[in-house]
Amino acid sequence: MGKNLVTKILETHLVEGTLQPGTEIAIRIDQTLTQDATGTMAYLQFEAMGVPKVRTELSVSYVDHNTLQDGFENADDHRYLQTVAAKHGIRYSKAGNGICHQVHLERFGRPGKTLLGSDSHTPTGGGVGMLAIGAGGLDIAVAMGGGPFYLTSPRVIKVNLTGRLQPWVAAKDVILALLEKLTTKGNVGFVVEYAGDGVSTLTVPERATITNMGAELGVTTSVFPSDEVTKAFLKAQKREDQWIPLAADADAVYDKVIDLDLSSLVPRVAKPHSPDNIATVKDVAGTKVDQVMVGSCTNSSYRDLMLVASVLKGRRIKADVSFGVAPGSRQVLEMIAKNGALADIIASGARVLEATCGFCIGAGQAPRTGAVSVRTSNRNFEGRSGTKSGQVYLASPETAVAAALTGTLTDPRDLEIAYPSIEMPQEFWIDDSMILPPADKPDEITVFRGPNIGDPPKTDALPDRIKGLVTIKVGDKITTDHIMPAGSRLKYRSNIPKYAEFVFEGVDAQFSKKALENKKAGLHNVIMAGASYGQGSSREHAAICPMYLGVKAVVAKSFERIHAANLINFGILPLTFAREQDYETIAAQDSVEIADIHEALRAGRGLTLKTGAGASIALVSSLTARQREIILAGGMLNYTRMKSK
Ligand code: MIC
Ligand code: SF4
Repeated sequence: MGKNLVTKILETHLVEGTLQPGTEIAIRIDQTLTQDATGTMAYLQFEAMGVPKVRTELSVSYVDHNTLQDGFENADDHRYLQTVAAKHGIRYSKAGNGICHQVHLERFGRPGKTLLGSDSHTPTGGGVGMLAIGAGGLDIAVAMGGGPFYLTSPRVIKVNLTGRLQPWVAAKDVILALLEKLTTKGNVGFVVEYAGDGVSTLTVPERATITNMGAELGVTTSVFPSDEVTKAFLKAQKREDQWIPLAADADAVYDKVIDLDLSSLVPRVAKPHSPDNIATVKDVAGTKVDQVMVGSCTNSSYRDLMLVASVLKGRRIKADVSFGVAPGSRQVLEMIAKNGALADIIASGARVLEATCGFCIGAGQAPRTGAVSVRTSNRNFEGRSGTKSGQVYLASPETAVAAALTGTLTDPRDLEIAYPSIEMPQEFWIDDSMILPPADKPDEITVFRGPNIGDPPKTDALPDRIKGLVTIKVGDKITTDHIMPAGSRLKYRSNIPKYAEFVFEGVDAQFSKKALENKKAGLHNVIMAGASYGQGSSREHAAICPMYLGVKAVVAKSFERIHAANLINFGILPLTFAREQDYETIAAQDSVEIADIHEALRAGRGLTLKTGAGASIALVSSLTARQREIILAGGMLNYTRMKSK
């Protein structure tokens, strides 16, 4: 029986368990990446482990999310990250060098390797055939210390690509078509593997757009084979020696197969406020557009910006559109600057932004009240842009530039402009001078800790009885952006008590205050949620801050992978309803009690939630034995300390 590509990479990295879908396995991690917004906590936790030097083949710390420096906080964080990297054998990519996923793909991604990143879009690396997975910062800290990464052995979906994309139809339309089919929920525990004749028609940046936004499906990761196209890309990055061929066996087996004919695809958008709210551009054509933003880790490659520049050359954008362009990396920026494409972008009336996440995470460029904003990024959750009433449409660079030119959502095929053919460069411009190597003499480095850097908060062991209130009841598809807003609040990422003031800010602005009052009164806080709780980012603050506020359990219809792992790592018990309809019987502010937790968890039994009104609701805990021990210890750090005694 032939093997698929996912199995091949997993087999060479397996350190615990067997590849039985649904069971827990542990894999060796070759490379790690962090970004600044999740990085400070990850490195504080790494320091707490007392490991002098990272034990991975490569670890890189990127600064790309919060570079505004509106106050000392960001700058303090950056200095901490730089010094802690220098001391512990980690490379440090300075602010301005680019978005972690784009830079990592360009300079470090290697076929067949495993990459664990404290960012949910780490699967971008799947574009060069690596098994690249997003996780919480604590899991990255463990991997940097040489520990394995635990995950559920995945089921594999083969997406069989045939044909080739037609002019003005882009890689983004491939992933939007898949989101239409698979939606953002119900895909936990799967990996998407691309195969078929259509693969060779896609460049590496196009593949990376697709694997990047696979994160929105909620799958563990997505991966492309490593072929001649991959080789040419690595050669152009002067890394040809790192290429290996990788593909599934011809008779490989899969858990599910989806056929996708690239030739039949048309331009699509994701309408507000979910990446799976898909329509064809034709369906929404004519919608007036106020803002267009090109960039983010999904669509900011050399190929994407050259496409945009070529369309704009000699043309001006519609006068009442605000148009921003953020290159994904300094490599991209320098190349378009050198070949004149940047001048075409500027001349069209664009605002050129730093090579960072920026608008994508609501750090600047918040649209006006009620505005329609067309963005090439990957998430359009309500409020993420920084404007709650903002209407964000996700689209390809092709569709975005068409909107900038016409001022309305326009199928780019209707532009009556010849589709520019963008050649991949034979050689990329390479200058890694903004990636600082670790120090030769680590002992001489003093780690900088400004007043913005707090200690990682301590957790208590899980109580045997949770007794308190349903502090908030929320619906389906609650994202980590709902739980723990980023944007202008990002600068508090290293200051948990302060950041915790904003938990559920856009859903119930009183949540934080109420939760703290309950905690002071000796009551536990319980969150009640619908399906697919914790979609989106890997930010562990969506667990740490609720933990700080005294949240002890989240009861939901279902959870997303990374968030569930983060809850466990920080000692919050994730529980599901045995009967989903019971969700309806509980209201916010109900008093609740879950007793005999320790024994039930140890015996692998279900639990019972009793409400003040006398109802008994059956709950399920689907923790592995290892997760049970972690949660009983009150989280991963306590567990690690207990184990090392
Ligand atoms: C995101 O796109 O939501 C982020 C910001 O990159 C997050 C990480 C974070 O919250 O710091 C992610 O995707 O994991
Ligand atoms: Fe940055 Fe946006 Fe990518 Fe997250 S999705 S890493 S915020 S560019």
